[in-house]
Amino acid sequence: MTERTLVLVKPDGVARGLVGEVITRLERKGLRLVAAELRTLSRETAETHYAEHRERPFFGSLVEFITGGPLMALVVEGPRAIEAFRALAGATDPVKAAPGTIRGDFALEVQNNIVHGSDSPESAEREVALFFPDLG
Ligand code: DAT
Ligand code: MG
Repeated sequence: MTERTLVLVKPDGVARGLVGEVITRLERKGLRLVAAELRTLSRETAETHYAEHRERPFFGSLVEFITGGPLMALVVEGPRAIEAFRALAGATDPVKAAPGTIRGDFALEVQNNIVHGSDSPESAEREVALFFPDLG
């Protein structure tokens, strides 16, 4: 079944010139780009996107980080796209992420872990609508 997921190349990934690398990896896997936009998030959008983490001690820092520069927002489509992209991204903590994954290959710190990918069909629907409200 075809699914859509929201992928972000976070500000650290954009600053390090890794947008092409991330897109290459997901296209090589067979996932298809549906939408793409470079943008800097407002605090409000960032807080909505990460609402599930509002009570966590790192929430303030996470919002500062994700609003701190342009990010690349992508909607990606394919069979089991949500799980497929999470597998390409690797574990949240880049030190634990397997080599060969995006986080495993390019990051060392949990906050600066290069990419976001929706974690469930419910999150994907909510996140795609938040970033691309006009997408049909
Ligand atoms: P994921 O991005 O793998 O879905 P998450 O939803 O648990 O991970 O957390 C969202 C982001 O918050 C994560 O990509 C990086 C940051 N984060 C998570 N745990 C953290 C921690 N213990 N300290 C600092 N930042 C953290
Ligand atoms: Mg998450």
